[in-house]
Amino acid sequence: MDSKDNGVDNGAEQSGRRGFLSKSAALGLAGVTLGLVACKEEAGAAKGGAAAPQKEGASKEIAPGQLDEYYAFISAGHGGEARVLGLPSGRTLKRIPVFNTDCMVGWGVTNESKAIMGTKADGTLKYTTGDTHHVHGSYKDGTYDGRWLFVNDKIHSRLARIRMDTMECDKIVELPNVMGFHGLFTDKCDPVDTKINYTTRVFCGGEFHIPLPNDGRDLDDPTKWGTLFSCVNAETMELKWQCRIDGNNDLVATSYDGKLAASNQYNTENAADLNGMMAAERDACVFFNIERIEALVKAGKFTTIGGSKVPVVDGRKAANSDPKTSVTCYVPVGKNPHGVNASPDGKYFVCSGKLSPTATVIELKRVMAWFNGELKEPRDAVVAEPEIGLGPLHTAFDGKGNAYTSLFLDSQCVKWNVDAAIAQFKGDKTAKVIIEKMDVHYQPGHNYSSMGETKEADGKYLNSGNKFSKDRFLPVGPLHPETEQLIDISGGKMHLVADHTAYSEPHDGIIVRRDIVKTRQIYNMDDFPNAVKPENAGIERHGNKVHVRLMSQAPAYSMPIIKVKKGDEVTLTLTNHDKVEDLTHGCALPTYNINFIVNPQETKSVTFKADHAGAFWLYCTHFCHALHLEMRSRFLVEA
Ligand code: CUK
Ligand code: CUA
Ligand code: CA
Repeated sequence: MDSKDNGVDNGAEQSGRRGFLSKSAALGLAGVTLGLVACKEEAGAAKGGAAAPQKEGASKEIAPGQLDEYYAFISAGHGGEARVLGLPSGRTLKRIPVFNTDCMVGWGVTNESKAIMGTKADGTLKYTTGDTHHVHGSYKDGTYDGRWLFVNDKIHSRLARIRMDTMECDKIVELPNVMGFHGLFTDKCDPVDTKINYTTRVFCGGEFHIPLPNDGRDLDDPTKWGTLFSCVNAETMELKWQCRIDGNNDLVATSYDGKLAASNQYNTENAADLNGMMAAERDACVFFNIERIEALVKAGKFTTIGGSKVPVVDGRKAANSDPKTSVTCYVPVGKNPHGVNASPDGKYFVCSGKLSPTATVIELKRVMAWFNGELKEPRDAVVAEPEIGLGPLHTAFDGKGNAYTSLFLDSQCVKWNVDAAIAQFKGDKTAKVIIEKMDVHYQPGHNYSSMGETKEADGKYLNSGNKFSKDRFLPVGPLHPETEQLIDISGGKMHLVADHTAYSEPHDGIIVRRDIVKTRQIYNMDDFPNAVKPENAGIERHGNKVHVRLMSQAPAYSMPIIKVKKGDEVTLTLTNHDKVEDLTHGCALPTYNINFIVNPQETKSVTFKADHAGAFWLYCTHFCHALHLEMRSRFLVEA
């Protein structure tokens, strides 16, 4: 196909795409017909030749001093953090440490952050690595309420919550008997009490099957292993229940009425190797009947696994043969699907095919009909399955009936119409399903649209998170940055607005209207029970335990000299008494590996053993005042 059709660039990405196509051939994809409809866009889209994309970009520029329209909250992949961008500028506004350590804020250094992250008996962190994939917000009335963000850690199966007012992580919970916690989604309503029209649950998909419990049993017989779908209480962050299924969970989506959650399954084969996982012609999207699962839990009809007390409901097929009592419904979808996304009208879930060049549209009303015994087969819940291109992964929506699916192998974003796909499935041969295909650079993973996972999907921007940038940026050694391409989808045609670099490797994100986010600029000192005030500041000693209570106010700490003895166990608590917005101080102690900040009116503490005698300058790391460099105290450790 002709790349000029899209008004964006040249042969370079074509060669890149060919490279990936040959890879796909190795995966047995050769011979899959390209169901492409060429888009008859005039070259340059009437804006004048090859420069058109840049001109479009310029028109969306956010001038110095101007604020962005949207926040984007994105994951960082194996960086373990979450990030905050402004869109459309693409400015990085914040990096929120979650599962990683970060000496800018002292995450993983302070006692408070370690308590959230989890420590071993010796006080060191239980884990120092993380792998974040999915960030989703809490909802009210079908749209973001600006309260929380939730993010997964695939490597250690942890769920973290981030407060949106301070944009800091406040809780982390580890899921028992789960390995590879991948998909995550918040619920939007209670399945029974519709007055609870806000998020109270977070659903977590376990991707890898493991022995249950994973204590050394069944090591040589993976057919006995299993996976769990977990439900966490959003408020307390405690596990509510788990549901054991056949096959695996990949990504997760939830319905707007709170009744259904679903996960796409690429390993319905329950296989333990690559070929086995690709054996079946079709895989599935498993739906969970939340109301029924919770009724079983309430009635005590569950088991537990190993030492975990979390109720586990059986969602496997053998235990769910009667639709009218079944807690799960396995809807067949294209081979090795990736991604399941809810349309903003609340009617459909779309599962991307990945190894099948199709997207499967599942009507939620029909899934509920199956659960009520009114639909014969789960497959009858499928209302469309258009061919959209090679390697479809994730789908975003514009709120106008169109879907945008990332095509990993084709290096494209395909815009297609859901109603047209349904009409075509019913036999309408004139239905125009594919509206436009746009080249992206290159190999897109997740895409997500402005407010696209809410009822307020506004169809303004689409972000294409591309896994490879190749030639788009100056090279920086063997690993290139990734390209986050911002696409304007507000008009009839898609227009590339900007290439933003991304440090490897964001997966998913959400784009949130800025008026929804209400941040807090200054802490309340009394929110910290250990706040240091003039009346309790100073040094307190109990045996070899020493508590140093310190205050900061630009440009000084409250004590010019802090004297302890070698061998003391020192707890240093620091409260920042400055009240001016953005007037943050740092606290670094050389040799002792301590480095953190305190924001206005905030308190943080560290505990360490004073095991090196000598003089150490405790100094401010955060430029706070003309006398910032002079802001230091002598920390003296007597031999
Ligand atoms: S997964 Cu990475 S591109 Cu973890 Cu959401 Cu699809
Ligand atoms: Cu206080 Cu720099
Ligand atoms: Ca499979």
